[in-house]
Amino acid sequence: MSSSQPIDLRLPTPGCYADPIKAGIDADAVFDGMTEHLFFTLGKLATSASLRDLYMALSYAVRDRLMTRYLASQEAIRAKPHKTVAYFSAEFLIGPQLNNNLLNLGIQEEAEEAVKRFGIESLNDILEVEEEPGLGNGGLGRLAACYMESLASLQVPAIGYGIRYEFGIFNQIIRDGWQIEVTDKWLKGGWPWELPQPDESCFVGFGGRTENYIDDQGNYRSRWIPSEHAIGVPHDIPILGYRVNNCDRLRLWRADATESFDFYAFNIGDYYGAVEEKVASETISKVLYPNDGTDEGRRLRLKQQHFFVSCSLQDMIRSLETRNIPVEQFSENWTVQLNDTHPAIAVAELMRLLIDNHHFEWDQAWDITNRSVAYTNHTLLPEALEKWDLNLFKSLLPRHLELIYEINKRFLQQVRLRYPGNDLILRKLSIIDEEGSKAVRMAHLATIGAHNVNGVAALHSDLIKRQLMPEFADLWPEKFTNVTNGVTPRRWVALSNPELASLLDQEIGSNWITNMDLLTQLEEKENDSNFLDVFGATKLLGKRKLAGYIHRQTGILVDPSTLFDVQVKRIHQYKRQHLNALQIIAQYLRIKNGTAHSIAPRTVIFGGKAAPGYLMAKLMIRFINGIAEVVNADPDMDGKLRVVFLPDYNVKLGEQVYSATDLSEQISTAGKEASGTGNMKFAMNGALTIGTLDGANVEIRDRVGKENFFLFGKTESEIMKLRKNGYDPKQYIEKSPELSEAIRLIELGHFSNGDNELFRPLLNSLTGYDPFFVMADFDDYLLAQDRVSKAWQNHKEWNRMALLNTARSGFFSSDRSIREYCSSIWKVNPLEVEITCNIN
Ligand code: 26V
Repeated sequence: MSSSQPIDLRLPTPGCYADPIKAGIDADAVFDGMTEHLFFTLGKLATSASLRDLYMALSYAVRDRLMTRYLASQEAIRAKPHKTVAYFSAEFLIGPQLNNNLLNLGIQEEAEEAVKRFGIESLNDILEVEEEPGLGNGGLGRLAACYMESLASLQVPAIGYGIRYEFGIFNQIIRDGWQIEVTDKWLKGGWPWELPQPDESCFVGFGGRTENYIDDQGNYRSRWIPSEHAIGVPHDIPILGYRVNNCDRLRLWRADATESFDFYAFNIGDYYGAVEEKVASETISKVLYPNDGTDEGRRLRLKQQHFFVSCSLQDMIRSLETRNIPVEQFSENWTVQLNDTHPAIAVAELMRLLIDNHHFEWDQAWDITNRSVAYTNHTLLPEALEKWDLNLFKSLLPRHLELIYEINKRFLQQVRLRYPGNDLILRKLSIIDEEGSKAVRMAHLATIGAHNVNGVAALHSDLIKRQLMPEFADLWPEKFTNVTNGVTPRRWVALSNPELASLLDQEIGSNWITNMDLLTQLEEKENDSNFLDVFGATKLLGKRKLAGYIHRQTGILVDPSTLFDVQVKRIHQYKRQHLNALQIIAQYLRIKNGTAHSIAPRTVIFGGKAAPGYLMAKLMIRFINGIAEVVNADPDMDGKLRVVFLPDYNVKLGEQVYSATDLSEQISTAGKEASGTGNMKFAMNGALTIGTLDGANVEIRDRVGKENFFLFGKTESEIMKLRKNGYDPKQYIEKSPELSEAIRLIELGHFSNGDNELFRPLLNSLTGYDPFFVMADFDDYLLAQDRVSKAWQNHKEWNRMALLNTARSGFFSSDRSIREYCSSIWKVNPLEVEITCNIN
């Protein structure tokens, strides 16, 4: 566990890095550090500093305090080789950094005191200013961020490799009920958390051709002569673990042009042509693709993937070389995790670097690649499984295609031996899809190249084996495993719910934050009436804050004593926000008809972005806003029902929402949501779930107890059966008076100012083909909502159930997930970083 030699980071002069202005962690030192940065870094006098200036000054002061730990962590690996995790992900949705770093350093109170000396009322005013880097779409990117935080907190050496998009996920505004996308300019005011390292830049090629040659020793070799190049410039973000010295790194690559422009073209007078190549190279890291879950097959996206993967692998090999470790020992020093297939080109790129550049034989290169790489699948949706048109692939990565053909040839030979004469299985398993126009299947490349393939929840991992890749699972049963997702309790409890956190500290001590299993001690309190009241009161505080936010953002007044019923996540048909919307209409009708006898007064809150090209999802947003407009304007609904669509759902807003929720909506069609991670954040914060048996909901229900979970809906196998037997949504509509009435009202234009065409595509989809079985699950959903209403009547009982959710949610800490990855897939151990000079 512990490294033998503590690391000495002392400077020759003037002394230690422990200069108090740079490293001291009491309020005086933080204040002095801020003052210095205001003056020297920002060129501002304390007397005229704005909130933004103070945010920047505090961030720089905090960053200084990370540096000793950050450098000591790198030095520890340099001094003594240790296997390191390389987490490859096209997305890292890390959220605001300042408060997280204050928490992990343990200086939130000191910072609060320091900022007060600048006349600021509360640290929150400064935290508010921080712009979050939206470098991800949703669950997949946020998971990568939680995992980086847990890796550092568990003292595991790790680097997250990804792309430094200039524009992250778009900002969403709502105009006339519609989503409008606005460019996310997160870098505009300067972002203090990154350290550019231009001297560690890497070259990446694209296009061109391959050629064979005989080298000086007479060996027959291949090489790639690209027609285009870009430079990757690393931008490093320190990721400090919770109350440890280990500080890992997120290394994001920015694409630069190789030459600032083409002087030959410039000299012959082609100024525009000269700038063109520069623009093309720099376009690579311009923008994050916002199409969560649909594979658009765009050339630029493949370029992005190869760009960051190639830079990262070169960086990893170079790091071995600078430490005099032979490249043969790659897999003893690195373990590469592919976050979905987006970085799957790594399999071919590592082979290319080893064979073409380092002159390894095929078998040894394959052995190294296979031992190093593991792949996580995050979706079963066919439209999200990446495939690249063969011609596009060949034109961009001709050498990689040759290597993929060779990988495929050798693999299919193995399959032939195992299943002689079975051509069908060869076609099914081949990396090259030969049905229709030819394509490269990235999931097959990843599965063949990796030593482990995992799903992200028990049900999902099971479906990978049974439905998505049965032939692969048959071939390599031991390769397919499960690691249920998790979320970091630092961000999702301690930072986002300080009231609950301090209640937990008081009751069970503060160790829960690194050992969430300790939360089970709360079970002893389930019948302690006073404690349940206090627990309920912390929730109410969160709801009050959210109510204030809702009012400021939307002008809608909501009552914090009502049931806060929340669905926040990307807008998608399979996530069925429209099922929730239909349920609201049914409740609205009951209130109008005077049949709403025991319904709980509710505030139904939605948040989430739709992919810009996903018209049905955008219409769902419009639909929710149409309902909100009618419901909120109707005096009959006062005190009974409110509907809110919160614009621009992101990490920062998530932090406000999870702690303020009573009811968590997890209502996807069974078999469609790989895991979900919002469901875990809600449960930890004491929300009850209404949900289907999908993704991690299954495991949440198993752990919190079925009596503390509102279950409804068809199971995955029932859905399969329905589909097989010819599903007809109309039958369900006819059988359900409340559903028929709701649909009739929409058809009449009741929620669209009389326009009976607006929601036609949505209605047609639901009543015609209903691909996500909304109609089939509607009645059962409504019954479950009735059980929710009933449970809400008894507040004490509700709080007891909520408490048990928190108490039993420890399993969903990302610390547990990361421990599983470390022991069963990565085979890595922690490396404790010690620091000799006194930095406190
Ligand atoms: C796919 C694509 C396809 C090409 C265009 C851009 C793009 C962007 C993202 C994706 C990934 C879709 C897969 C995904 O996000 N899966 C989610 O992963 C979560 C973490 O494991 C999991 O909790 C969610 O259930 C799952 O939907």
